[in-house]
Amino acid sequence: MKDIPLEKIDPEVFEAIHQEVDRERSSLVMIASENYASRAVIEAQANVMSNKYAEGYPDKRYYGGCEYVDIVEKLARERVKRLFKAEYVNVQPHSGSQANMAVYFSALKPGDTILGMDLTHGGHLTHGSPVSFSGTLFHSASYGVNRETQTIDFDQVYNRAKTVRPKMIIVGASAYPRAIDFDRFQEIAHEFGAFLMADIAHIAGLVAVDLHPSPVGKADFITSTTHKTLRGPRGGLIISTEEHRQSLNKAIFPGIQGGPFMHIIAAKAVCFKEALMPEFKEYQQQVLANAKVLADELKKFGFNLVSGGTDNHLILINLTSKGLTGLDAETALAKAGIYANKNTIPFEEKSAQITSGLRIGTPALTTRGMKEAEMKIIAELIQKVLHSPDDERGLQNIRSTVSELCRQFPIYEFLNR
Ligand code: DSN
Repeated sequence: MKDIPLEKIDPEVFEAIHQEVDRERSSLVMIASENYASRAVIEAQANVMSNKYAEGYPDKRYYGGCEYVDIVEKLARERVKRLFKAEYVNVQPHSGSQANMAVYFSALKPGDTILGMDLTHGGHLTHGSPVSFSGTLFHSASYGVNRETQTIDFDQVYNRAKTVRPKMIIVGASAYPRAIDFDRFQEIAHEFGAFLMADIAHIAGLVAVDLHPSPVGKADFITSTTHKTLRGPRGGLIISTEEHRQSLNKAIFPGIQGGPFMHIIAAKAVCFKEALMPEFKEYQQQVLANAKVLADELKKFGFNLVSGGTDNHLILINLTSKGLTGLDAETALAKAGIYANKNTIPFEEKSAQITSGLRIGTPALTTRGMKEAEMKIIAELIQKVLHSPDDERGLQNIRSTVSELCRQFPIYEFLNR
């Protein structure tokens, strides 16, 4: 086997990768679940540990030659324990969905009842949506937000729990801009003898540095992804207590996964090390400050924000009063080099492909060094795009402004061709 560079052996793939690098550099990434992983994380992902089979757990594998992959898995676990003050950690889930699946399989039987947040109110597919395994294998019920405040309706959570008697209550969201009261969820779960699972995929980075209340010690199971506010490689993790060690370990392997992605676990270890550094807290503080300024500026332009604002890294805009759909907005913004996603809003009347909402977030912009001043400029650019979404020439002009702004905040210079 000769060492032929990617560029030579597969110019099409090489080219597409570099086009993606250029896209990420030259546009405003405002999809709330996306981020720019650090150089160290990117480097750690691209390594030969991807060749290694390592079913099992450190020091108890089903294959030989695991001494070096054991080092990275142990480091990753220890660092998560420090970061979240956790007792038990599993860093093997390939994704957030698989982390959730493993928790369900460890604690529930098919047909058991789960109670999660409605997808259109901000919940996640794997929290019981009928189109996901979680809604087909389990009997699922949902709670949502209050129509007036658009914040979680705890009377509804309580009453639904009382009616359906869930074996597990799931808290956590993909499009909920407010802080989550894990204490209240714990009380309700406790009263009805249900397990509590907190999916902190979106807010993990904030939780890690105490800028959002932590569910550790309150929820029986905590799941997360590692690539959103946590800014690591793509993947998932589970946090719990020693009591659930065996059942969770078995649920991941051999329950739902085979060989762990050891190269990704190496990169997760790097991500957790970075998250333990003081700069990570400063980063998360800026993520929040940026989201607040962005929300305030958008409100000045007459945008209607779900729940009236944000406590975290994301903002959900209800576009109904602007006469636009989420799809219209997403499409026009992308032409201007601004990436955000159409999103359902509470009490949504449109399909998930069209939607009445737009979700935007600040994690990626903040990673490239943008601060309050840039948020003000960006709010104005968003306003301009959404005021005239069909003005192709106007969109091209805004595209140029976006490119110039991005040039002032370079990212991934080490990936120059
Ligand atoms: N797709 C993720 C998000 O955008 O929030 C959730 O899985």
